[in-house]
Amino acid sequence: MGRKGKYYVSTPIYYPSDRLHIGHVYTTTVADCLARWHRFTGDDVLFLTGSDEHGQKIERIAKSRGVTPKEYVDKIVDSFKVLWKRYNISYDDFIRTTEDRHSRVVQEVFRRLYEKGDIYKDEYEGWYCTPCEAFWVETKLEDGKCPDCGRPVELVKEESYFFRLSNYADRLLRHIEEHPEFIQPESRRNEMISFIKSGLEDLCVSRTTFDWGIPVPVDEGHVIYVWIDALTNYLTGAGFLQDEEKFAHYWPADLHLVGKEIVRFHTIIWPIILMALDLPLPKTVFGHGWLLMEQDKMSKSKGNVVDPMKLADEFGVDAIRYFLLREISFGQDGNFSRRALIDRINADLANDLGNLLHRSVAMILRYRDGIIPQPGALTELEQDLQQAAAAAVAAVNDHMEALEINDALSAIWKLISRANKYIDEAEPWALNKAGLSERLDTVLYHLGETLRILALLIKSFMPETGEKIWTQLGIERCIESCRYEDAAWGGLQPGTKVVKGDPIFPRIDPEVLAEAEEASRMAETEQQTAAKAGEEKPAEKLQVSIEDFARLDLRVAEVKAAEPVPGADRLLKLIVTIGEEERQIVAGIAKYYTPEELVGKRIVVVANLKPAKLRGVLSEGMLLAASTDDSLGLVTVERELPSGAKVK
Ligand code: ME8
Repeated sequence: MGRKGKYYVSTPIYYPSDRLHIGHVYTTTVADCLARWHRFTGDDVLFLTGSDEHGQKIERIAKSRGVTPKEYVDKIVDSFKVLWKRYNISYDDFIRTTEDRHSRVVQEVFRRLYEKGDIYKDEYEGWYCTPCEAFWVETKLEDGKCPDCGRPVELVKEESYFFRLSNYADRLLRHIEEHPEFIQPESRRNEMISFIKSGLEDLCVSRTTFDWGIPVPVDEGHVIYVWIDALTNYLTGAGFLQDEEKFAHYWPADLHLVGKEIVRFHTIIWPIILMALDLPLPKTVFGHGWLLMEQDKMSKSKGNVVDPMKLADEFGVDAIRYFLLREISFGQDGNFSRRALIDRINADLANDLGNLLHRSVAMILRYRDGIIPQPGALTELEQDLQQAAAAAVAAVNDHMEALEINDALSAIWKLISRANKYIDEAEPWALNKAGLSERLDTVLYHLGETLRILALLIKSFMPETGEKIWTQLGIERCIESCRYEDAAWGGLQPGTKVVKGDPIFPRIDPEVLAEAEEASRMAETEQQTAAKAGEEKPAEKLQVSIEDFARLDLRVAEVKAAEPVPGADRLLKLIVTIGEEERQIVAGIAKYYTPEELVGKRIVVVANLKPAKLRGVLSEGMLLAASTDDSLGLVTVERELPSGAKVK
């Protein structure tokens, strides 16, 4: 167990060639969850992420936009930081490869390898894949294309520096064989072993055909190959050649977390650089699977990327964090789908966790004026619940040590189910009715205490949710100051006053969501059109031109009739007139308006929305309304204007 030791975890440093998508959020959320968990267990954590800013690809994009590479990356890197803030990513350091502290380290690493004779100068001819920044010999190409991404490669011929990977192949193989934890999961370890056994070519580690990189210290006309530059970030971030005490404390890294496509760089090139520098190797490189969209890899060019900022607006950050950590089997590919996300939110978060909290706090408020009572004698039920809590704490710890993130969450949810079942078995309402006061005290205490332990276990996965549970329990001590030991049974003080709160995860009605989706699809089309037209998307909110806005046909409409939609308790079916034309519109407003109230109202509708079916009922437009979490009001016009009047 790494308890009270140190823990150094890293994500890949991402290319600021474009905005990040949900795939990048996946890796970073897993790393964040591990970092938070290790801090909780008392480890001294260094969690490093950052941006990989050099290379031909960035240079080309910047040029096509008419800005310098630095101007281009500065803007995108800002958007990375905004995204990480939004997702509560608790990194300790963010490294940019354009920083001085980094280029000094990269140049020194290059110089040492050169002086040792591991890097030499020669003539190079080979195939280069710019999107992957990878070199290939002809025999490794597939149909003449990059074997990693399938895109075209370019023939490059230049004088270059080479790194003798082959010198270290045997040592590396021995290390991999003697350290089964070094490459995980096992399938990737086997792939790498066969790759090394098939023979390692010396690696070209400099380029002369572009400038956007760190100069080779012994030959300024060359820039250092971007992967040497990028991998070295893990040394810079740990203080190498800057703060030797820090470096001695944190190095070697405990975990480099990466996507499966860059395992090769991290388990062949990177350890060989370290061997050549006489530095210890990282303990583990874990290559996780890909997040797919309908079984296909996400990519900007395919237009199937999922924007994490929009998702967070729509569902909340913790719901997305939970989905990523729970749904995707860590190590394997997983599918991202809105339907699966909504199912998880409704079943696991709103139903299991949300209800447990809501019911427990409501009963403590109702039966004991919100004061956590002193527990009395225990029955088998309580003993069983206490055991389940202790088992959950131990299981989460074991799973996190073994990098079994989904299993850790399953263990937490097992305790949630146990506690929900405990309510049904202990029947607090019946105890209250029968006047069994001491027994009721015991049950209410046990619910409060189980929730306290759950908050501590959950906070590494869903930091905001941990806080919210804590706040509703009314515990004064800051949750962030709590450690693993505090998850032992009995920490909740009788006399603590719980606080009524909103449901932490409101249920999502898939039907109402369908309406929102239609609107967001439309917005996306607008956004793509704007992007195609070469316009820049600003960091946080899309700005639209007046022409974009004019594409919406907003009209005053008069409600002629309204009725519920059978079997959909949030939906109403309205018949409206827009001028002479009659339309049917289905809207998720049944919670806020009765059909009678609506008839005769003049509202505003999007008249040119593509028709859609909601619960099988045709909807030929969308009405406008302002809403908060618990209230909604229709948009109306201030003066008596005729139906059909244009809103602009
Ligand atoms: O490769 N599913 O940067 P990058 C899961 N700069 N993870 C995904 C993903 C998906 N669909 N798409 C991206 C680079 N990722 C180099 C790294 S490190 C010294 C240099 C995640 O911006 C995953 O972690 O292309 C993957 O390895 C990484 O983003 C690639 O990010």
